[in-house]
Amino acid sequence: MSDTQSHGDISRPLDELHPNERGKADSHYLRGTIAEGLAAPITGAISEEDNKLTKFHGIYMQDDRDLRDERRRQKLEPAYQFMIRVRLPAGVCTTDQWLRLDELARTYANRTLRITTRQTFQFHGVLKGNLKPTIQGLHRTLLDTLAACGDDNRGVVASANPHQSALHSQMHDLARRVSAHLLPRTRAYHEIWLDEQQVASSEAADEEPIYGRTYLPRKFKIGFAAPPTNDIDVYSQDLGFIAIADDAGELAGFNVCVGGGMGRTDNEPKTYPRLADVIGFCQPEQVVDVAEKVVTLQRDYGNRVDRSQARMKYTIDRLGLDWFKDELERRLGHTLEPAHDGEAFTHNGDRYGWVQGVGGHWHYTLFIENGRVRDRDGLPLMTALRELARVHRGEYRLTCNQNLIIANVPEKERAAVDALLKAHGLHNTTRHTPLRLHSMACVALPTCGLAMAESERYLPSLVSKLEAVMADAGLADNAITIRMSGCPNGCSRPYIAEIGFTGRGPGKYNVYLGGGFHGQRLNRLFLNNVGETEILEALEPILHQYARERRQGESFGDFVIRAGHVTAVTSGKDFNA
Ligand code: SRM
Ligand code: SF4
Repeated sequence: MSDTQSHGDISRPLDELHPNERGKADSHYLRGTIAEGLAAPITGAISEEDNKLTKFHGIYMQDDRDLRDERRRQKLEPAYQFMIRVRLPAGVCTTDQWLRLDELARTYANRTLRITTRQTFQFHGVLKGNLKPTIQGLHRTLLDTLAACGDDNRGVVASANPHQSALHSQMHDLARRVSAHLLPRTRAYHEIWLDEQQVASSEAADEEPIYGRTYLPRKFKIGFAAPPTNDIDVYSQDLGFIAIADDAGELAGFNVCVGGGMGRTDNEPKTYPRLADVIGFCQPEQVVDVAEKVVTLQRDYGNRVDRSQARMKYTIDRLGLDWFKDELERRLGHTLEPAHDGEAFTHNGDRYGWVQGVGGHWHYTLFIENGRVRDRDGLPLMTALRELARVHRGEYRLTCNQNLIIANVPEKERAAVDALLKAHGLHNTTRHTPLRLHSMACVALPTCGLAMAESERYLPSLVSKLEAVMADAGLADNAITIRMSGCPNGCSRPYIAEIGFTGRGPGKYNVYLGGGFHGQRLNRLFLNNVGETEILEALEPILHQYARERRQGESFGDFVIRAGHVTAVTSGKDFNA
């Protein structure tokens, strides 16, 4: 392991740390007994210890929660199945890759693809015996799932940013480089899933120069944003890079921000969401080194005893931002320039419909409600995207708002793409209200083991009811960001939404108000543990008041604070006040 050993938890004996630390250390660099578990025919499950390790391979064991009670009554084991998350830096895939993903989803998964809030795909409902064929199918199209989950650097995201093609391609390139640089170096993935032979001295060969044998204390997330669009919610990242353009519109470098994160637990005031702080500026060629050094800092000083305190946001609040910056600069061997002035963020949503990029090519941003790609009666989305992928031999880009961009369409192909969109009823801007276009829900039931309430399957109907209220108030053409998570972990980043919901129990939610329209401010708890009737009764008069009393250009999140419905949250530590 490179760099100086610290006085942080990394240097403490394993028996003083959280049991997961020993699990990682003893796993022989993420191998554990995964291969043996896959071969065991009598259960659809793998062991709990291996389940922790497969996360580093992008794979989660789950069970179908809709079937839990019935299976229990029948004295059967839960309906075990797996979720597989693809590593897709900056959310870009070719349409050839899409066709392969589509085929794998229909062959081995539940015939859907799920676009995530970190611009990649998940397969759900994969049975144990189908894990290997799915990973091998992905490998054949040059995709992998390594480090898509686990205590490591996860998928690196970047603004999808269709209107700034030059900046996008530079950020895409950097996202790929950072992602590749921070990948675990173990060959475990190749051996287990791709049948690579284990070399005799693999322990030595598998040395992890960046992570060491206990990897990171917790998950780690990096994102690149290009103002004016904050479509990745850069302040929610552990490490964020905000692009600064020079006078000619070329990339000058990045303002660096650290310490974002959403996860929290109800009734645990020591847990809180936090927005990242800007600590300086770096040149594009310094990005990979900055990322590595921030990761090693968190590796050494992150809390390895209490996983609820292990994210880097808590490391920074415990040791201080000034200390963090000094230690980072010491490891870099140079100081960071002061943050540069740059273009301001104006929103954190997507720009729907056609936009022309710098090189003249066209991009169409398609609304995919809550990221679920599937065929439904009257809306054959999966079929449509397959047919489009056969016509458009270019790229699909995913957004962190769970949408899809048909990217880089040459002028002469645009009519054909348009015709296909129309034929399948997919022209979003005419089909959906701005409220729906700014809504987002996490997966939750039936696959997520942590869900306390519905999210993806419920938000569309709640939005319909809110749309009626909005129309009645004369707000039908207004955008308000609205995000729902089935539990307080915050996978849809609900704590930055203007209206946020987090699940408390079946049909019950906490309601948060006052997030910033461009992702710059956390929201505040407004209602605790309420059902739909109370939600609608409480929001209706506020939406009407907003329609009557808002100032020119005032967002709903700003209004609810000015009108005194909630007080502004000024920092993560203030969230639970
Ligand atoms: Fe998440 C755990 C789904 C983005 C914070 N998240 C989970 C698991 C794996 C549940 C589990 O641990 O058993 C969920 C799987 C559900 C399923 O059935 O698919 C899950 N998270 C998702 C996705 C698919 C939500 C979506 O609807 O798109 C997103 C996948 C992103 C990706 O492609 O990598 C997803 N999760 C996020 C985000 C948003 C982001 O990163 O921009 C967050 C908040 C940001 C952050 O990390 O702070 C997030 N997920 C969590 C947490 C809380 C972490 C914490 O610090 O407390 C958990 C639980 C945990 O880690 O203990 C979690
Ligand atoms: Fe599951 Fe909670 Fe994340 Fe939703 S927010 S996907 S319920 S962990």
